[in-house]
Amino acid sequence: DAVEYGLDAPFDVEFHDSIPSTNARARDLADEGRADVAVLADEQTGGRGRLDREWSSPSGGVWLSVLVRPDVPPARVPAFTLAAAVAVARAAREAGVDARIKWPNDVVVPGEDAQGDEIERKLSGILTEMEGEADRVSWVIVGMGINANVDPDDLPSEARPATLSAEAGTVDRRLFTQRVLEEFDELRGDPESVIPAWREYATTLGKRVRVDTPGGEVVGDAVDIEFPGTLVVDTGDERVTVAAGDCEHLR
Ligand code: BT5
Repeated sequence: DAVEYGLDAPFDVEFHDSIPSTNARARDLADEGRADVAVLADEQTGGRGRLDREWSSPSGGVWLSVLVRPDVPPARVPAFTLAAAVAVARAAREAGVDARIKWPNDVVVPGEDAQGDEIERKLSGILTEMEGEADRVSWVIVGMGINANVDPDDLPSEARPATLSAEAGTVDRRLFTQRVLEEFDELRGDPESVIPAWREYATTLGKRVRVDTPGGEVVGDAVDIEFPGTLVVDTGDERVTVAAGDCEHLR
């Protein structure tokens, strides 16, 4: 059952001890005509990633969805994913974690695997959903899954997870969530300011990447990111812009 969380945040916040998915709950609130609501849960029993993947959501995390109704066309929506990534990365940095952003929707922490090779461990993933017409969205839901006070052993090891508590000690989830919501609110009011902030934290730029896009695979050097969130890849022959996809860092 939802209770008020009493956050001093620029959104109404409803809190659930356990819920299937905060994104699904936010979707119900969208259907009820609500706006500027955040849904927060301690545990999710049916958390989802992109492409219907599972998102492991044990108790102790910050499983958070924000419902907004911006006056923008669907093509601008990726900026909200980037804004969420920047907001999470900033809050994690304030908590003492070396958070970076991997295009398009991961917040990662550098680490090493058993062989001592550099790897990126996933601290947070973002699932953005929307509905609307070609010229204007009706709503956008930005779901942020943040491994806060979670034991990495309770998360799928093949995902190479990172958690705030393992990196920097137990966090005050109320304050952490408040900081995420404040940062997100500020960035959504000034969407173009997302790009420089994103570049500052980016781990993807300068890397060789393979991106699986709806239109096929793109391999090359990630050279830049442009508003509203397009990755620019230099394939050697040409510069390709990629709006969305799964991105693998090759080196
Ligand atoms: C994402 O998908 O990264 C988006 C995750 C969004 C979760 C939030 S939680 C609040 C809201 N409510 C929801 O139901 N969802 C949102 P994707 O890029 O597809 O990554 C999914 C992959 O990450 C999985 O296939 C696993 O490999 C890995 N994974 C699953 N759980 C993880 C976790 N807790 N930490 C790190 N990696 C995880």
